[in-house]
Amino acid sequence: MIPDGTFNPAVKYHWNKGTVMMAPIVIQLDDDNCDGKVDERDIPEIVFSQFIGGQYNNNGTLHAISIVGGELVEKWSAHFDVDRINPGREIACGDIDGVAGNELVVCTENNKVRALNAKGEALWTSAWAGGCIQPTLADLDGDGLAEVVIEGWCSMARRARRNPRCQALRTRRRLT
Ligand SMILES: [Ca+2]
Ligand SMILES: [Ca+2]
Ligand SMILES: [Ca+2]
Ligand SMILES: [Ca+2]
Repeated sequence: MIPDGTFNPAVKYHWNKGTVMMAPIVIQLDDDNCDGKVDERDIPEIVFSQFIGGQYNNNGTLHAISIVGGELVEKWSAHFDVDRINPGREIACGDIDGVAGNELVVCTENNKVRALNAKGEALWTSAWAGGCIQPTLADLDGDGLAEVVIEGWCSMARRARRNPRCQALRTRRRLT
């Protein structure tokens, strides 16, 4: 059947406690039905970064919310004083430690990568500080554990054009 081209979404729920610019993700973070597993039978969380005062590149706060019984429920929020979250960047979620359950990966305002557990608690922060825009998780080498893949800022920052490493990256992109 050919769609008629109309689209009339209706707002069912609205989190109105702050400003968000990135794309929220929907993911399972906890065992709502108490069956010992975190899977599609639980209630998904919506996770996003909030910014304040128009400063969408620094001092972000990560929020996890759910819709439970027709009500919007705040599950947790996470804010860090060091290696603060860049609220304008995208986030990723999946199992990155091989232990059942999902972890979250965010970008920091100083271009590092930060991982959090499903409760919003800090796990690790990368030593790498060369860029982070949209983290992706994938098992690149087939060993059953996901790698965290980061796109650096080489392709975006003008000043990076003078950086030999970035020039090498661009060269490889042209070749492939
Ligand atoms: Ca469950
Ligand atoms: Ca849940
Ligand atoms: Ca895990
Ligand atoms: Ca792997």
